[in-house]
Amino acid sequence: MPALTSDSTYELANATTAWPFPVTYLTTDIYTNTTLNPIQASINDFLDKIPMPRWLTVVLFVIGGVIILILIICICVKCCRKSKTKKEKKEKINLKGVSGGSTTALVQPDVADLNYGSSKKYRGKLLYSLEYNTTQSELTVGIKQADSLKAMDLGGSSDPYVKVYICPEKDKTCETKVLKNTLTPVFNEQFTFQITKDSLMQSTVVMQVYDFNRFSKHNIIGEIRLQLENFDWKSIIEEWQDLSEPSKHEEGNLGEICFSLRYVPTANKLTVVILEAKNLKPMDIGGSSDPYVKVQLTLDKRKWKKRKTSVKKKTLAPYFNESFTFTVTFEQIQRVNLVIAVWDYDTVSRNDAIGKIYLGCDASGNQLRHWADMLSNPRRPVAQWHSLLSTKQVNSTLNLKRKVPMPPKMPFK
Ligand SMILES: [Ca+2]
Ligand SMILES: [Ca+2]
Repeated sequence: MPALTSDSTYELANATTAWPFPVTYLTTDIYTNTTLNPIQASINDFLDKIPMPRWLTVVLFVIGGVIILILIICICVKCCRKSKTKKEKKEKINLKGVSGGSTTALVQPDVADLNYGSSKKYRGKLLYSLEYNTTQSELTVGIKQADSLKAMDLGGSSDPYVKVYICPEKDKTCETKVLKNTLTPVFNEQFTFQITKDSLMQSTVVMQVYDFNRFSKHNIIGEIRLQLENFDWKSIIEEWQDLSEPSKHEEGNLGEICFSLRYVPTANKLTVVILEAKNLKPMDIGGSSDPYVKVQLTLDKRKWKKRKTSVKKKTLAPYFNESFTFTVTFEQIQRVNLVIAVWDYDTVSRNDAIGKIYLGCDASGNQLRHWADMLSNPRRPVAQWHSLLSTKQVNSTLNLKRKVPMPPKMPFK
């Protein structure tokens, strides 16, 4: 490149012939810039070395740049289209699932759908009656009949019975008889509860319809909860009401226990196997319990014999599988009650009772059924689940007297 300052006329003349752009551009760029940028200088140097007019080089560069730009735009557009079609395909599959057209929707229904279905499913209806006798402070609950009950068994039927109790006291739980294989049971049973008018106004009567199962846990079909303050007690109330979904966790729920009973009359042996418990009420600060089970026999309403299981630490669903055998003659078994109590073990303070249940000739409902099943199936173990009742309720019903006095030791025995 020639020196920039030596001969400006020559340079200008030269520039106008080789450079078709306005001269002013060149003058401002090249000639007024006394301290030339080294990069610009090297570019100029490079352009001068190309054996063709500068304008042609620039045009070629511009065309090349435009072609590269067009190529980049084309690639970008193609990529965008690809991802869009992928997204559309995905959306199509999802829509198919929602409409239930695809097999995945049929095989694996959504969890929310399951809940929706179960809560909306019709459970049946119950005809009940309520009557309050002010002078005797007595509430009579009549369980008349049920209709269109939900089938709970594989055969498309149920074995319904109804549990009745008053909340929040829950001092007494009553049960109707079990009617086998029917969805339209007629019970016509009445239960009475001692309750003052004041507590009546703050209480709720709960009627729960269950399906009885001989070898598994009884399933709840549905329930009715009535706030007793809402009634006019001047006359007898009798009405049909649809069963609703049972409330998930009721205050006062103490838990359930499963055990088997076996009586061998020829050997005078009663065997109780404490199998397991679940949903036990937490008794400790950490929200757990340390459960163990006391197995007690009473004879003629007196404490007689007792045993207990090991303690299972920090669990609300303990598995015991512990067996206890008592000698009970056939004559005695008619006068015996079996009391099963679940306790929480505490190292520092006194152990707390979680809940209790009793079976035997004085029992009723589910407990009496289990006891009767054992007696009618000698030598065969019969297992069943039971809901625990409050210790207060069981103690007041059992009303146990002192321990059975031990027979005087015979010198010849
Ligand atoms: Ca059943
Ligand atoms: Ca404890």
